[in-house]
Amino acid sequence: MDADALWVNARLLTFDPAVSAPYGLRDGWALAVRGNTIAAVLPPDAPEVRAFTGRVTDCGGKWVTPGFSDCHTHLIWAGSRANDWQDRLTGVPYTEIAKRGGGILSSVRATRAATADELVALALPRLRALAAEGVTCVEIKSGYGLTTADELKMLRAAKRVAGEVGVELSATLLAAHAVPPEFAGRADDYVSLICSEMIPAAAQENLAEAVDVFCESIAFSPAQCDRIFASAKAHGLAVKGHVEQLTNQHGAELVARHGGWSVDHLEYLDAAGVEALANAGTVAVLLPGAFYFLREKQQPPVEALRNAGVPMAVATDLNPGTSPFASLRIAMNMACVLYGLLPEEALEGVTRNAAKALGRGDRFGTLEVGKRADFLVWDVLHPAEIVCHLGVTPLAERVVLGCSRGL
Ligand code: DI6
Ligand code: FE
Repeated sequence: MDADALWVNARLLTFDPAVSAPYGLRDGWALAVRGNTIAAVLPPDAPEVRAFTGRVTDCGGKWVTPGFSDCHTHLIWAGSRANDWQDRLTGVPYTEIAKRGGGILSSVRATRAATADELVALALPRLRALAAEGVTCVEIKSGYGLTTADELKMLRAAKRVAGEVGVELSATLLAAHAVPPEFAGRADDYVSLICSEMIPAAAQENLAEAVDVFCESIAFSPAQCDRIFASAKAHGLAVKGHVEQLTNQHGAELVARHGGWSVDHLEYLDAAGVEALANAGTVAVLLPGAFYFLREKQQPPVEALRNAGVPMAVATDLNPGTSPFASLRIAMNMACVLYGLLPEEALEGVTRNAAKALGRGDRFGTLEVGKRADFLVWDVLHPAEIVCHLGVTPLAERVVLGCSRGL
């Protein structure tokens, strides 16, 4: 067998759709790695395992998952929004704070004032925290710059942070996050700037692979998002959307019509939206952190998504305002406790389905031959413990690109 290293005696949670057991379990199997790629997934008695003379790691019956993908973060920002949080605790709604120029726009002021070096220094501990829990692939959005220069500054910072931590990056231009103050009352003109200048610049410099929008009553209308998506696609970028978070604007149908990678939040998604996602193969990304921090009551239609066979992912939405926490395990836990996902669905939601939400289903998210050799060895008695037991991270080993990394 042509491989450099072998992990044996593992309980592989492959999430391979071809394996019918829960979690795609291959109990007691071995994982062979060549370079940075999974070369073979072998039963314990395979002759290749016995004959192997390279480096062997005995997992001692521990559980192995694919590396996690956090498919929705805004982890580049400066400043603090603790005051917003405090106001919300006394009953001021998020939408009211936004209208007063707080909320996203207060992070915009601080982020514009920060240098790229400052943004990198602030973001490094956030990404390191995610990586320490097993994140090997992260999506990072712009959206607190809202000028061409500041949006590109954020995307360059994202690239540096991901490179420094050694995590695969999927960078997203979210210029349509809020209407900046200098365009107040002229949202359509700002959308024109996004389409004619920001998207072309991000594409030209290869700083983003997707374009996101905040399709909401307090942000951008479906018609404005439609223009942005058309421009994104004309520049070869994928599309996705923050949709149906606070109201139902039928943003999911719009993203589905554009063949988008994912729709995110979805608390107010209706039956027509679910059907559109099922037909388009778009991933439904659940963000229970924002639901929790905003003390929302409206739950996303998990049962309908499940019944329709829409792939569901789970992400942190790590941001300074509505989801200020850097833990994908807590996000999974919230998805189970608050939304009723099963632990297997939560784990599938940060592996196979999260990779699909980032257009990386062919390279990430399962333990299958040809996938990138990013995997996690867990010292737990049951896979659900990865989702259930918080505070101590029971990771025994973290392998990225075929190499064991520190914990
Ligand atoms: N929805 C969210 O949850 C984040 N952005 C968005 O469009 C919130 C970002 C923030 O409040 O800073
Ligand atoms: Fe978000």
